[in-house]
Amino acid sequence: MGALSAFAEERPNIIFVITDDMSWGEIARTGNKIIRTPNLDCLYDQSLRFRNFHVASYCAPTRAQLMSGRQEFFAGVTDTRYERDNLRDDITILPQYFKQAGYRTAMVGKWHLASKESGLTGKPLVPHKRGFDMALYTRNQVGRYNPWLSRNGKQEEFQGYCGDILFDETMKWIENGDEEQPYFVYLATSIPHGPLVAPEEFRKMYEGSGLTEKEITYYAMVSNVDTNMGRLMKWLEKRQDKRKTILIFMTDNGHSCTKGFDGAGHNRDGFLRPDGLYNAGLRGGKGQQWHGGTCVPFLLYWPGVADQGRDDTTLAGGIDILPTLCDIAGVKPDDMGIQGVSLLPNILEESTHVPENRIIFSHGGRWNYPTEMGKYKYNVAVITDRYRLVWEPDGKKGQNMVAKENSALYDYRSDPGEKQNIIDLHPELVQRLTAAYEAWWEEAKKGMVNDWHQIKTGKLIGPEKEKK
Ligand SMILES: [Ca+2]
Repeated sequence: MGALSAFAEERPNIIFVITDDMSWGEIARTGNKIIRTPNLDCLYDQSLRFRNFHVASYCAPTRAQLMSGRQEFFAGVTDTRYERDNLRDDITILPQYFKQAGYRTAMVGKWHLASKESGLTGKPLVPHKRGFDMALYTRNQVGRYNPWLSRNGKQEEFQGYCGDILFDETMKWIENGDEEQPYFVYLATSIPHGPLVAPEEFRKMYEGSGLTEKEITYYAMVSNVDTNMGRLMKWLEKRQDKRKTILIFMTDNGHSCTKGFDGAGHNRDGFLRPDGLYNAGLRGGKGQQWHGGTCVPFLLYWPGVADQGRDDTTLAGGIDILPTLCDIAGVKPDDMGIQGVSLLPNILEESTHVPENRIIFSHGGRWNYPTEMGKYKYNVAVITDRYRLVWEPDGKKGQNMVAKENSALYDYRSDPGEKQNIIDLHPELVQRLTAAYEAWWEEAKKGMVNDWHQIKTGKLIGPEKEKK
């Protein structure tokens, strides 16, 4: 009997929490001496931790990976803006598989995969029409105080701070359901992403810490998430549900503190300035293709099943979420476009489905106009089980511009801070990875349906709204 059928019987509940713009550095347990995250530390201690888990370096692209099981370009998403954050409407997405498996499903918070009601083939993009029984959401950021949220398409106003509201509403939805039916909740906070606004009680925690006002607020937002995670964990413990509940905590890209890598104190070369925010020894933050931009926290708490307090350093990523959760829920996706693999064997410590020669491509995307995609081609990390090949900024162009001649190779296993460029030592490897990337890019381009639509119709949407 395979792992898939073993859990189909039991069908555990799944609460999947994803926060916005938060790195390994913002969990105190990894060595941050200033931030306070006692509840996440506790979860960290009791979880299986994927420590080499890669997503995109921006919001919508990572969410596209989770929902589609593909690198985001293959799901049509190449940006966080300009209608290129619309998750193509002609594929089956994660909550739809949970419906097939007999789960009730909800999403609460930030969707960021639908700048429009429907997509290019006329099918819906909004979450309550894509497999979530209940979606209480905003298309992008949730207002910090007294936010308006859409409940299955109808606007409702809430009182209070967004972090508290999203966790409250999640618990209410779980509470009001039939205990006999397993549930899947996708809870996506839009904090600690900017605008930086936090309740005073959390800001007070960092008085006298030596941080700037902005940094205090950023950390306060993380501590609000932490307190709410603690509430959720205690509440779950008290409930004593009949079936097991898996709690997953992850984040969507490296840390930012409002202005991408710069805001958190990284230079354009990815190195932390002396006054920069702690980043767990990694290089780079949000929007950058070094380890700190794409390698994010992934904690999985599954008492009695997953070994608690273990690190798994298998090369894994956002594309693996859909196959993994489908495996746990007992449903087999019949979608040939899925690129991820199930991590369930890793979780059970039985074996792994991740091939030894796996390559994960993490691309920065975000060109101004679809016609310019070629100029951004090398803003990518080509990640193997040991090495990272990147092309680094040329020092004069925009944030996402890198130079083809500035290729660099790092052995992130022995050099996690990516300080030693060893490209001259491994010419054959570099040649092989570059060739793999060239082939990948040609395939990925085919999936960029929103870009091609804009090119075909001549309606290019970008910084100046429309341009020829
Ligand atoms: Ca983000």
